[in-house]
Amino acid sequence: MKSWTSRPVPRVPGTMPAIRLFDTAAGREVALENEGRPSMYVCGITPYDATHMGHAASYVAFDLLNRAWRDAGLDVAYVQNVTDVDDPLLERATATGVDWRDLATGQIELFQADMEALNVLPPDHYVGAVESIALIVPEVERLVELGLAYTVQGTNGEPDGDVYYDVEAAGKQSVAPDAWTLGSISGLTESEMLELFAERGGDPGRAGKRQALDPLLWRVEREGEPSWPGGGLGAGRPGWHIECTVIAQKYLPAPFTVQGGGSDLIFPHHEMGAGHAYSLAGVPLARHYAHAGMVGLDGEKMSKSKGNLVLVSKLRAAGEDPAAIRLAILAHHYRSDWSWTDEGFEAAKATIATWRRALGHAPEGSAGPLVAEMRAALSTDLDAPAAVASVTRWAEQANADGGPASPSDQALVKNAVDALLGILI
Ligand code: 5CA
Ligand code: ZN
Repeated sequence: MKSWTSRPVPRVPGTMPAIRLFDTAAGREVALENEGRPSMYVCGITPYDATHMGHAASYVAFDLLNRAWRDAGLDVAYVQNVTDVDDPLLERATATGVDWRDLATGQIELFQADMEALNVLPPDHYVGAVESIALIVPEVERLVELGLAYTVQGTNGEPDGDVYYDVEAAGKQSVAPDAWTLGSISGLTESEMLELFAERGGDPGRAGKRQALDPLLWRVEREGEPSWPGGGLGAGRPGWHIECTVIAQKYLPAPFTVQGGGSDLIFPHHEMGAGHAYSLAGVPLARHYAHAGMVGLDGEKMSKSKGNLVLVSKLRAAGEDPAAIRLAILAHHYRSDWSWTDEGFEAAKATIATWRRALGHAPEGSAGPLVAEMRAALSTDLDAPAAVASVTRWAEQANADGGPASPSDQALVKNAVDALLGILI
């Protein structure tokens, strides 16, 4: 699938210090390895109601990492998927009387236009689930051959043949220190897992499963649902976790550096995806798992199912500056849970105006120390609020001095704010 485009990233003299990132699986901040080509997989949207501020915040978060690596002179390999067939998408299409393909296509276009406006750098590969089905089928077949997946007989009118991953068998396949077992990524207890599994698309009560937490790998054809050839599995469509695993394994090294997404993906999605990958490749899927906090509105998680959405496209259509939307997001640390508010957005607009005015008064010699402060903040678990505070302090001082601008400092601040924070001033 075609990706979006973005403005070229200005080069800023000097370099980013070694990057530290909070790793969910390790439960602490870690130093990222010194790799020639770091690699990242960020879970993409399910395109039925794009792009709300929660989505936007998760992509802006990992865009900070992408930009930090690039600032360190590294060439980043970046992949993102789009879950262009899944239950919620099909349900929305049916409920609104739209063809599911048209719904997905329209929402993907909207998402890409939003990403471009927010200056989120595009992935090298933007990959749909549908276009990956032919790759996924043999991997599910292999899991069955390995004895790590099994088919379930249909009851209550369900057809025979849905394929499930056997989490218990998979957890016993190896005793290597880096082997996956259930809980390796999320660190959750079984009862916590059971609760989240039911909330997030799992089917703990499905009759015939070996374990309540076994996730679906292949759903055989149902009347009225789209399906694709499944070789020995029979016609059907893939489960959600195997989709991301296979796409990541196809386009990125094993293991790749960071898998990212919102914190609602820690379990079961990233947990199960890591399991699938270890079962298939015998090495971990990713070295690190990083998660962005949840964005809410009026104290509730913003979600398509609740309908309490602030859409990037609506704000854009109302003529709002995408740079101000991005700054309103960056005012919060990516790992914190926060709520979108009109006051926060107004404050971001005022801050951008302060920054823009200050460019006209950039003091001689002031840009170098500011860039160093921004880099120090961003290299410490992508601390954008600290970087933003540094720019604001600099701007308030420059405006207070009110002197003529030094052209080189002006250019350096403008370029650094663009390259490191993705904000055009
Ligand atoms: N297609 C899957 C991932 S493979 C999916 O979760 N799609 S999504 O459209 O529901 O979400 C896309 C990304 O936005 C995910 O990383 C998800 O964690 C993140 N996200 C969704 N809602 C919020 C929210 N309220 N706050 C922060 N991030 C969110
Ligand atoms: Zn995913």
